[in-house]
Amino acid sequence: SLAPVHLAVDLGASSGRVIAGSLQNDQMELAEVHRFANDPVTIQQSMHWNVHGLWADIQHGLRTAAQQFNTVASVGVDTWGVDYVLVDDQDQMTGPVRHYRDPRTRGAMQRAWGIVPRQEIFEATGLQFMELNTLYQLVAARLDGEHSLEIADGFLMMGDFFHWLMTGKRSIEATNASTTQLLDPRTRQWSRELISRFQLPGKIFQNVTEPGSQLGVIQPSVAALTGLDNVPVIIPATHDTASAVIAVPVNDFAPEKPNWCYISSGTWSLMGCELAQPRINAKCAELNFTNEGGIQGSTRLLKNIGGLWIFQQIRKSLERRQAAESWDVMVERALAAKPFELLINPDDEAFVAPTDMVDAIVSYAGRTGQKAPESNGVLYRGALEGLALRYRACLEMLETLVGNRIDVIHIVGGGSQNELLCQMTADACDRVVVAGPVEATAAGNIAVQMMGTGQLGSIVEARELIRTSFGTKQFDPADRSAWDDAAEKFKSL
Ligand code: LFR
Repeated sequence: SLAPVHLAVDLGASSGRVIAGSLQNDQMELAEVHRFANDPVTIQQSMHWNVHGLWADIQHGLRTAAQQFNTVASVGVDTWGVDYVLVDDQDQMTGPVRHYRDPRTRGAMQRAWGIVPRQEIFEATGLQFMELNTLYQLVAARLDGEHSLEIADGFLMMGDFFHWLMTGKRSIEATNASTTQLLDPRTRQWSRELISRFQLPGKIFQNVTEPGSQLGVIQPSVAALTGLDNVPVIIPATHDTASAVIAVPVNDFAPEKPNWCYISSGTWSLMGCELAQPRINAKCAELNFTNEGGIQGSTRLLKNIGGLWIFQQIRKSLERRQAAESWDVMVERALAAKPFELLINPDDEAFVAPTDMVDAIVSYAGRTGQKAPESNGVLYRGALEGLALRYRACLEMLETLVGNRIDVIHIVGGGSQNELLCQMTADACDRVVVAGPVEATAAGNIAVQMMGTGQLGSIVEARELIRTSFGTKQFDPADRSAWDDAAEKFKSL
């Protein structure tokens, strides 16, 4: 077709894609151009991202798109949060790129609080405390004297890094910078005070840019390899979760009294509300919610929940035992298994980066006074029910934080395809669940590119386009009583 396409490079923690998006008869149409694995690489005792492999795959995807489509109007990258690349003054990377599950951050929060008290960090940033946050990675690097930090001249988040490879230009985009725990959410610029109190090199943190503008064009060396000569790079909301939230199919934006919340469902489940202002108060700190940056100055008040990670990792560990089953079979067996045989809190530390997930669950069952799972079905079901129970607890906290009832839960992203989980969520939370779009992150990325080129006017307009372009499915709550008992037991885990 002749309509210009926008290319979204969407990198998740387990796979990446290049997706082409265009307007066809007033609908947003998405086509997957290239999909590739994103597997961590262990070097000595550390976990790294294979950024060279990712870049090769991205270029492969761009080249395929250039061959497939007549006009490529723009390109933009979104990725997972918190991880970063350091570059020197000769435009070289200063070292390998760590994975947020790398063990060097174990205990780093406590070390950091010894320098700046927890409460002061929260007041400055409004962010939830997670060991994987950039701040604790940098504190570990600083205290351990990592050379790559000492010789750094520039700090880039993952999306910024790939934009830099494409254009040769350095930038720091606001939504992903907001996941570092070094950004002041009121000004959406770095907290220079925190940076200096942690004795981090201030010069590497350049001013933060809001999404929606053009960074530059594909530089000649990359154009020669991809065929994308002079194509603009438009900075989307480079944090994947921020892009996904843009694609929630509602008809308002950052409402005063939110009556909907979202769950961006993938490796993680990010559950929260979109607000006009950050909520930095004692309650938010106590419940460990985060005020991450959304599009156009909005706030994503949300909580990280351990997501489908456990479900995915059960499969990995069964694969090692040559006993893996397909995703569909896993869901079927979960459906057939007896409810609440095994309660799993997806946010238990034991599940962050175990060598073997099934072993971790078996020992967790023992530790929490539960029977060892007797079948794969029990394992699968436990992983899904645990999520639904966490959603229920999280919804309650969200309602306290925003001060009103939330009527509808929007599940977007890959996990919205799991109908069993959607129905469990509706039942456990006693709320209507609207599932879809599946490709929320890519759709949100492309919507911002379309705003950048003037094809779309506003977020409300973008959401209307997304709502009419992609199907959603509604799940009504039923059968709450069984979940009430389980929720009580869950609390005591
Ligand atoms: C989801 C996500 C989350 C972030 C986690 C780690 O893909 O971006 O929002 O907390 O990954 O970066």
